[in-house]
Amino acid sequence: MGNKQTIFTDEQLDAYQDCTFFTRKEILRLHGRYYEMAPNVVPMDYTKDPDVKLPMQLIINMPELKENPFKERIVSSFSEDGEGSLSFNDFVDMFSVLSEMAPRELKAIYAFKIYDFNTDNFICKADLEKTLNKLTKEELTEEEITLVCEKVIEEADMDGDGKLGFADFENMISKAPDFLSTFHIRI
Ligand SMILES: [Ca+2]
Ligand SMILES: [Ca+2]
Repeated sequence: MGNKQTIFTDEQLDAYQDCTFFTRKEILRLHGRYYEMAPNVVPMDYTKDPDVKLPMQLIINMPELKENPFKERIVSSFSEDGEGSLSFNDFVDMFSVLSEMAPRELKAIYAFKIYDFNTDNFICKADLEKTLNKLTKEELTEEEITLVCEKVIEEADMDGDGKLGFADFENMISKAPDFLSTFHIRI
C-alpha cells in the first residue's frame, strides 16, 4: 500500500483536520481501523464519498469500546441514521469527541446525552440510577444507588427542580470527574 494518500483528497483531509482533533496521519490510521473491520465493504478510495456504513455490532467490539459500559449509547449517539450504524464521518466524529484532545465541555455535552436515557433533556433520578448501575458494574445495592443518586441530585441541582439540567450536570461533573471517565479513550 505504501504511503500513497489516494484514500482521501487533500481537501477532504483538510476538512477532517479542521472539524476534528486529529492530524492527517491519524485520520488515515482511523480509516485503516474502519477498513479492517469490514474489508469487503469499506473501500480504500474515499475520494468520491462512498455511502458506506458499518453496523453497531462491529463498532462496539473494537478494543477501545468493548469494555465501555455505555458503548451502545455512545455509538448510537453518533449514528446519523439513528440506527446505530456509523459512516466513516460518524466514526471519526465519535473518536474525536472521545479523544484526549477533546475539551471537557464537549465531552460533557455528549455525556449528558448519553446519560439522559429517556431523552427528555434532563437527568432525573431514574437516569442517574441507570448510569450509576453501569458505572459501578452493579457493585452497589439498590439502596446504596438510591442514596447516592439522591445525594448527587441534591448537591448538583442548583435551580431546585429535583432533576439535573445541563448546567446542573456540569456542576455535578466538576465535583465528580468520574462521570466523564468513560468518555476518554486512546486510539
Ligand atoms: Ca432524562
Ligand atoms: Ca435542576
